[in-house]
Amino acid sequence: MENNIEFDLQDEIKIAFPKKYKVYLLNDDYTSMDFVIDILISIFHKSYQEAENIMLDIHKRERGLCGLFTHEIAETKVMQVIKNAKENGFPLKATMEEE
Ligand code: TYC
Repeated sequence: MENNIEFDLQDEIKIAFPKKYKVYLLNDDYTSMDFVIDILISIFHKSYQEAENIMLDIHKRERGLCGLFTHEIAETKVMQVIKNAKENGFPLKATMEEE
């Protein structure tokens, strides 16, 4: 009986932290630099200066980290980037990968 209670308590202690996902923006030759900065500010909540630095980093290195999120939020950010870019006629793409 007592043992059973101990097992129950141990089970309760195991807390699984949700996995985190990195969201990247990818470079391309057609999306304007200003549009990428706008996306980084509006979707990833970066300051203007941070957004400009990340955008230039992507421009030079082909991709740049925009943030770390739970699966659902990362997926939403990727979709928001692609939808917003498409509506504005840009081919900008975002990807996510497990941390
Ligand atoms: N390479 C683009 C240009 O020269 C700018 C750009 C930066 C595009 C970052 C996409 O994720 C990107 N206009």
